[in-house]
Amino acid sequence: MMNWKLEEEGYDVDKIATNGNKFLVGNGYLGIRGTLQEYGREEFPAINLAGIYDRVGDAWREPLNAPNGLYTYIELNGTEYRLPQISPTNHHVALDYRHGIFHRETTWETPVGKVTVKAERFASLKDKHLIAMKYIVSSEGEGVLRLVTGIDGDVWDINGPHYDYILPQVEQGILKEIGVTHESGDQVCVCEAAVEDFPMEIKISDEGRKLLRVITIQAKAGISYTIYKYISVYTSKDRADFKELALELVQKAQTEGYATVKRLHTEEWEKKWKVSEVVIEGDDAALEGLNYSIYHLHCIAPRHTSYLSIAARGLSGQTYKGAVFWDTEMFMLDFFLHTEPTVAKTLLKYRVDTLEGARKKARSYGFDGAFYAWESQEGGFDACSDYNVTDVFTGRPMRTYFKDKQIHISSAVVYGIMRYVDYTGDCVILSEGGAKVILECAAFYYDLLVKKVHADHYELHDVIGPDEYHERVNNNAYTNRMAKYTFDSAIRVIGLIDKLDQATAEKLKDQYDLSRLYSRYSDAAAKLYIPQPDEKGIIEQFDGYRNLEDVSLQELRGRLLHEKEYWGGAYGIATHTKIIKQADVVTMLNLFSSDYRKEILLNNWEYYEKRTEHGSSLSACMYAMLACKCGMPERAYSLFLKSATEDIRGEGKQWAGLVYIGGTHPAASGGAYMTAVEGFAGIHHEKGVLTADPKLPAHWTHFTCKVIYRGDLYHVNITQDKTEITKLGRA
Ligand code: IFM
Repeated sequence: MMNWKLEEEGYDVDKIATNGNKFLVGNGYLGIRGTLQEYGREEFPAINLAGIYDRVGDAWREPLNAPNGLYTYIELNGTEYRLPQISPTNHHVALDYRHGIFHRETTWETPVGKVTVKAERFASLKDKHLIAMKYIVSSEGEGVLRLVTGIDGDVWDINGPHYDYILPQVEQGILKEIGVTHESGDQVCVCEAAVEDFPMEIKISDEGRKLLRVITIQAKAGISYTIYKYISVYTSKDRADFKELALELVQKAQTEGYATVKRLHTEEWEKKWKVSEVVIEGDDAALEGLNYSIYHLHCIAPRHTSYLSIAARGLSGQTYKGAVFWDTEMFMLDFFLHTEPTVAKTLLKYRVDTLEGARKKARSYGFDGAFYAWESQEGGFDACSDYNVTDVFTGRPMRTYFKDKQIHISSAVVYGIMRYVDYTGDCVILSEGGAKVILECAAFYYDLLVKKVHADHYELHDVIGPDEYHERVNNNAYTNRMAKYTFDSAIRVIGLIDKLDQATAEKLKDQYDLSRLYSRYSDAAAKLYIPQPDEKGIIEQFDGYRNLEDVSLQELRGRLLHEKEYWGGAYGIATHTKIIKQADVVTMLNLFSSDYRKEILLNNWEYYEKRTEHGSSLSACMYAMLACKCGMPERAYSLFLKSATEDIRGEGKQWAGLVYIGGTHPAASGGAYMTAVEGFAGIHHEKGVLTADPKLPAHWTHFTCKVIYRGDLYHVNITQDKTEITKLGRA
């Protein structure tokens, strides 16, 4: 039985950053790090916003953190009791991940006895702009209790400060801070209403960045004092009347009251679990890890828009610049396809909408077509810097080529669109711009083809595959195969052209010489060199890989001179060896397993797994899924668990060189979901029929889940001896 609770006893300063990720709550519009109410910027609190960015000087452009309307601390008889400054006698935090509610309870010893703070908060799933908090203080002794609460505009930023100025205002008893951004003058408006009848004064501190209420109470022994706070967040990108809306929202919440706001929020969560909960009997660790992963995917789903995607670190902060990577299409998309196809479509619409950015990027390198941003922000702007890693020895930025050479990103976009079309059976996305995206991505790869004078095949040179440690290689098997997939998809789209809406079909026919493209892409698909298994059945990851030093992971680790040293690039310790960062050939085999004999899948799994650092959270699930396809669920299991518990364990890499890369890992969460549902349960579709070919680990006695397929909701029920799929009706 699962209790849907993640808990931690005791206070540990070293866990401030990881707990911020682990105990996150969110609703797709914003994510609130699992930090404590009294934390200031040094402890990385953040109300991280989706899809709004800012850049200061030459530093990296990154998403905004809203002024922190949760900010609260207490003072008893003149002493502030707050963490981490004053050690507590007891401290407990918990996340109810069925309903996205964060709890904390902390007790400090004071000269008049113990004082305890209990609080809970959530980012409303009912109204994406609303946050609510209940905060209770009780003291064993009498004294003057001051509860200081309000909005802290002195927010944590990695490359800030992003607000050139903050406008503090008080309107009808409601506190309001408006932060005005540096780059484009966007505004973020936070309103805060605190409900209680105690005497209070309002003060502004920190050069206008903190707007606070100081509530003074003559505390009586053993009595609890409670305040309820409602916080709204709107930005100038949402609506022209965002400030009025922000004010009205907290007023409405005040009128409804905390119990109602909380009930509406939890009801929304229950609706989500009705479709997406996965039940595993016989394995509580898997059950909890998997549903916790699903929780994180719900927290970051951009349900409130039709134009946003999901950042690689979700809404856990500014790491990786809040940018969208291939993680979304290749690792997260399937969860939404199976449980909330409208969100899946939104993720892909983001790529359609950013096609112009991708075309611009291709042109900037002198290529045709669409070269999608490696780290995509709004408009498809590539936020990836030329120097994405800092050398720990010299402190100097290192030239990396992720942005320039990870050309496989465009094929991930194509893969996402075609997967959506095939799974949902809905081609409308092709009419809505998807077809054009695919044609433009094919044009990009076509322009990159290399043909040696006497050869009769094409190659792709100077690329970086998923294994980022080996830069600028030729004929990366994954990249070449995905480019072929793109050509095949373009050919399919051309074949489907008359099935698209008439206006789109006409427009595409006017814009492109489709019969010429058909023959070009057919030729390219047929002649693009795809590295084949050698005499031992091994597919070489890229030209020359087999000549690299074959060293064990353990030995390579022994060569590190610094724990944060970067393993790849020009001088990395892995660069001249066969050790790879993450699944590469195995990712390709997982996607195209039906092209290969099982023996080939197995040989490559064995060969590459021992040479893989799993230095990216994207790696383990690809090995797990291929292990399932090879009929090895027991070997898949630990890799699955690694993905499912990535953010519970919080042990993932926090640094790439000197760059902080901590945060949540939604790609691992999505990978855990895919492994459970498509790998262990073997759920897939064949000729329009949903089917399952399970390979449950031996200790899983029962597996059930629901999936949406082509508009219908199905219940899948699997034990070690039987599999049942029941259609429940329209989703
Ligand atoms: O997209 C990944 C990449 O494959 C490995 N480094 C981290 C990125 C973001 O998750």
